Amino acid sequence: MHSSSLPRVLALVGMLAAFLLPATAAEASAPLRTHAAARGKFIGAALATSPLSGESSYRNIAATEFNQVTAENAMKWDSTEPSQGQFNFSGADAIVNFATQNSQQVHGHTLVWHQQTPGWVQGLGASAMRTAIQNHISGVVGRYADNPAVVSWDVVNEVFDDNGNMRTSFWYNTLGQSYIADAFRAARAADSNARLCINDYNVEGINAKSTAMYNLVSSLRQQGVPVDCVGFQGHLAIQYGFPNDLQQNLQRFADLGVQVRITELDIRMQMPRNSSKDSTQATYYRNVVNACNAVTACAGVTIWGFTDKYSWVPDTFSGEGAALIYDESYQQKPAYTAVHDALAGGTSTDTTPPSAPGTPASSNVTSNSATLTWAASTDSGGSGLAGYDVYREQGTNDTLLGRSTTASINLTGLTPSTKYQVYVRARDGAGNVSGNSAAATFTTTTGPVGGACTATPTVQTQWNTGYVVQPVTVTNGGSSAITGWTVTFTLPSGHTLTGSWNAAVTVSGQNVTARNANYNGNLGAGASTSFGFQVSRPSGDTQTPSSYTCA
Ligand code: 9MR
Repeated sequence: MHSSSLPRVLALVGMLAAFLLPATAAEASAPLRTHAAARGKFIGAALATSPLSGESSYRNIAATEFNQVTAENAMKWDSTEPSQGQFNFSGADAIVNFATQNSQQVHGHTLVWHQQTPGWVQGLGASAMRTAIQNHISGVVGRYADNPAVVSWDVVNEVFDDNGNMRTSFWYNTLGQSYIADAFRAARAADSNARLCINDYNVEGINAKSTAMYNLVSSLRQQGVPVDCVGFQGHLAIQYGFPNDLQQNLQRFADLGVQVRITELDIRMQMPRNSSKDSTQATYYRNVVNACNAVTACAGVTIWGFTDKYSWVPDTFSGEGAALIYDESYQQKPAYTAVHDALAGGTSTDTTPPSAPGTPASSNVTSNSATLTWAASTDSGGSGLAGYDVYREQGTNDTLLGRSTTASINLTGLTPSTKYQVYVRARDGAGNVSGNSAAATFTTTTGPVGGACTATPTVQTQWNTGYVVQPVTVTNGGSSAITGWTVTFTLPSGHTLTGSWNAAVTVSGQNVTARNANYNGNLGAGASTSFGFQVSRPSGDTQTPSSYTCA
């Protein structure tokens, strides 16, 4: 063969192969980061310094699979400033250098947290503590301000307690809430380009804590505090169910104008592992990545480690573990495939929809809630069943009543004395949607006896062009429990609702209807809950809403 014809033959063979093989064959086996990058997202892992320096398997996977890294511990205060003014960046630098060598972005974690902060900080008085925060942030953020790998920071971490109140940490007890804004301003001063985040756990779904976070971020930004991003940690467990409103929750934060990200994803299980738990875990991982894919402002997903060999979970939750996407021997688990396929999504070869679900059967029907259960769908296309969507049949515009990852759903916030015709569709991991199940009907019972439920509003703050009504306290004054409530009120003319929390709110003209969210509808006799909302109004108008009713 003539020497110059060999490359041509090889090129032809290549073209032929490209033609004969499915277009996605090469890409399908590509590492996670390739697929994430193709979507403009990151897929990341938290890294621990010791295996990073000591184990080549750990290093190789960390380098090849991820395009983003977070230091699991090395950038925390006890590592970077163990004694006052004595900075130590050895661990932090090791991770930043690794990321630089492997073209990965680094998320700095974390500047102000109530854990892993040395005793010398915790004992300071207010003024000295304020100075310590300034110096720490300028020292740590300042060190990497000119380093292109380090692009973002968790400025404050876990400032809420589990009920959504401010955590009474030593920060809060010494400085009040002001430390949060101060920390963000100090971080901006130290690096004008870095993306500055607030990060927390149990805020993945729409609940009291995530709503407290939403209100805080909204109010900080209104005050000009540089909060650019919200981190949803994502420490999930298969035995506690999946937060089906994750995507909706990410979107409501995105609508505030912030970037959102999943920062510490792990999905634990009760040990021992088995294939059924692995498969549920894989579905959860897939759902998280799909939620981020579906929200434009979601920058990416960081997994809190990658191998079960190194995970905080077994040390913290007795009897639980196996929360990551590689096992203890660095073998990929079904969760890896799920993350991979969700990232590869658009290029998936699965075009086979799941089978249609069985006809839903209703039970536990009350005035505003009902349980539906149906025979599960099966999915043979390879990407796996991702979940179900439950619709109300309403002529041309059917409405989505809810989503579930299991073959059952508890619908809440329904209207009393109303006939519902419903059907279910299944989705798979590649986004294929099944045919509709057969429809079923049920009718909600009449509502609670009039007068049992009351709504009492409090105008929390008002300014020239708007106000916040919070809490609107909803009380079940009756003698038996209710499973839902509906509050109505009237907005003065020219007033516009701009936000609400802890209720499902619809507006028609000036009439507002607020129904319980899926977590605060159950009120025992005498029990109360609350929701809130925000309104803009014409300058100079001092009116607030009137005619509150509750049923
Ligand atoms: O994974 C981290 C573990 O190695 C540390 O011992 C622990 C100390 O509190 O922190 C773990 O990481 C936490 C993260 O920094 C903040 N969110 C919760 C994480 C799990 O506890």
